[in-house]
Amino acid sequence: MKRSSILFTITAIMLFSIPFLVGRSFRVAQLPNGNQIDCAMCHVSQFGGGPKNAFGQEVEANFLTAPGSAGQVVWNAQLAALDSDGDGFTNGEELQDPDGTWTAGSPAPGDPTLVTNPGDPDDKPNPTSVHNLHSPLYFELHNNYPNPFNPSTNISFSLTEGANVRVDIYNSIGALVSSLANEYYNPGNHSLKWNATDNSGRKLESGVYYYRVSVDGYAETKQMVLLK
Ligand SMILES: [Ca+2]
Ligand SMILES: [Ca+2]
Repeated sequence: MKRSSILFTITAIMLFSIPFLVGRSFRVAQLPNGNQIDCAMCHVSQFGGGPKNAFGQEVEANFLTAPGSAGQVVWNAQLAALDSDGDGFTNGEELQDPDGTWTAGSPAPGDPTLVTNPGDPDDKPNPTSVHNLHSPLYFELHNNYPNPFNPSTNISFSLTEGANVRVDIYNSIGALVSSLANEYYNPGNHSLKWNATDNSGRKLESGVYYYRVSVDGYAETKQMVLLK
């Protein structure tokens, strides 16, 4: 290839890329802590362009001010409360703005070092880091009893309003071992018994475990010890 045609090709590629680069930078600036993950937040490829991941698809389908590249991202409580990639953490939790109250141009919310990708189910917060980001008045998580425990313990919480509640157990390295509940609960006090087995019914070893209870977009985590 002649030198002039190589230069022409490079110039053409650069000119062709400008609208995409402008589009990307303005999109990530419309999401809380968007610069932490950049294009990989919405695209399968970390370099942007091409197919979108689950979060990118959700944004494109329901949270743009206009269809296509002209649309701006609408970050709000509704988008924050969804778990687009299905990893058990809401988009708001992953981006450190659980209530979806951050607005474009404001300082980055929460702790930017704890941001995880809302479009990647393999990238999720350590359950102990998503603690007390916000606290609705209608939910209280109690200490499990007994603790330390063997062979079982009770995890209880109180609701002043009906809500969808999810209860998950994690081991000391943050891996999900058991999903105890994911359903609607009426107002009142509720108690769930955990018999120290994983999702396959296998007995677990002694050690530190965490129970994480999420109510709508809010989650709280407490520690417990299985001592055999
Ligand atoms: Ca998620
Ligand atoms: Ca994720």
